[in-house]
Amino acid sequence: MTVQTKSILNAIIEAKNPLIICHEKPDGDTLGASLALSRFLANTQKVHKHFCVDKPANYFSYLPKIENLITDLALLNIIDHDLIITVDCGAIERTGIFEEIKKYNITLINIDHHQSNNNFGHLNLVVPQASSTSEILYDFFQAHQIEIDKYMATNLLTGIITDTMNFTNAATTNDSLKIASELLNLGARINQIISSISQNKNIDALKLWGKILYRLEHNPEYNFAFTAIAKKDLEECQITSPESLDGMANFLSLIQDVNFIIVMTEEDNNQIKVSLRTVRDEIDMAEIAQKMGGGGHRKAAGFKIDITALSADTDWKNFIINAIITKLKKSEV
Ligand SMILES: [Mn+2]
Repeated sequence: MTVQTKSILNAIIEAKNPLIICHEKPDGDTLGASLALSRFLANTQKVHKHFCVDKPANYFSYLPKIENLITDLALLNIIDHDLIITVDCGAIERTGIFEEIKKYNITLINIDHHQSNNNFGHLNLVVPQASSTSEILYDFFQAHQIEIDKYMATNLLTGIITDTMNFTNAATTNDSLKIASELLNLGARINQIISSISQNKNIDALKLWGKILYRLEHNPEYNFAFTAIAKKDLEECQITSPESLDGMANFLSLIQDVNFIIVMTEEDNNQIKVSLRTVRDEIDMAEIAQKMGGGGHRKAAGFKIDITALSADTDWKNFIINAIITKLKKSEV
């Protein structure tokens, strides 16, 4: 931990009413890390608020004190706060309320591990080599002799487990395993985490997964696999919660010998969400995503595409695949 973490701790201690913000479409890391930080503030009797622009998936309800998370912007009065702390946001826009934040000149602390983070805070704790923002906060608490109670431990371990995909992806390091072990010593409930995060699908959801898996195709020229999910697939499987699809793109990483995979998901208002995943070090998904107007990490990236202009008889799946292939062709010359 560098000297700057001391000034971050001081800013937090001196603030009268900090606001902690998660990223939109919250995952286990932004929730776990921010809940641990919120718990630290609560343990020091500090008035504060904790906000996320989107509601977390139901399977996160086991996270200690998640009931205190505010997800309604109307319940927030940003001007009341003298400090904002963004947690796991690779860019300030990921807060989902950048337009609101920029109206006021409130001191901003940026705690994150995304490679692409441009240090948008007044104070920045950005550690790209960390597996997760939860790991960064663990080190931060340790460095300043801040007690990690069992609730903070469960929250922090959730972030490490979800960002390492159960200790299987490239973010899994000596440090992340060591810290996970120390969090277990501190009372983290690993069985509850694993069952909530990894065993949360019902039979209807798996039937939907079956449909999507059956539809997998392979492009031999560029050696990628792809599949698509239409809104009517969810209706046919009587699925009302989109979280039934959570984990699909990561699950497909188990396909052997392809360069990358593409999962296209139809959302409301003619928007298609396109997720790109690879396990290969030499392939940069973020580069392809950026060419399509999106962004992300090297191994996991994505973009959105509006299909309103397509005629009804055009297959949007082929349209998107062709658009991606066109970009791949261009990058070859
Ligand atoms: Mn993260």
